[in-house]
Amino acid sequence: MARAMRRAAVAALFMILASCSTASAKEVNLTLRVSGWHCAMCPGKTEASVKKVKGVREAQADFDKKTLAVTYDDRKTGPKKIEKAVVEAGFQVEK
Ligand SMILES: [Cu+2]
Repeated sequence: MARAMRRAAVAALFMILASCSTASAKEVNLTLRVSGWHCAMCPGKTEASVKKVKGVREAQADFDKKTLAVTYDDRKTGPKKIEKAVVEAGFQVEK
């Protein structure tokens, strides 16, 4: 009984590890420094524009730090497309 439970626990652990490694293989976190935000609406506009990019999972703007943290699937998109979306929203990406 105890052995079966331990085997089940080990199997569950392996499943968690396997799912984590596949997630990190395709999900990339990118933090961009954005300039041109002049009011509280600007970060939201930037987030909305970037979230429309196919492959972007999450976009989180920080008005105080002037950053945009993006999580994306690197098989579907990349930094160039994400930066383009920031520019299309009317802002600039600082290099
Ligand atoms: Cu604004």
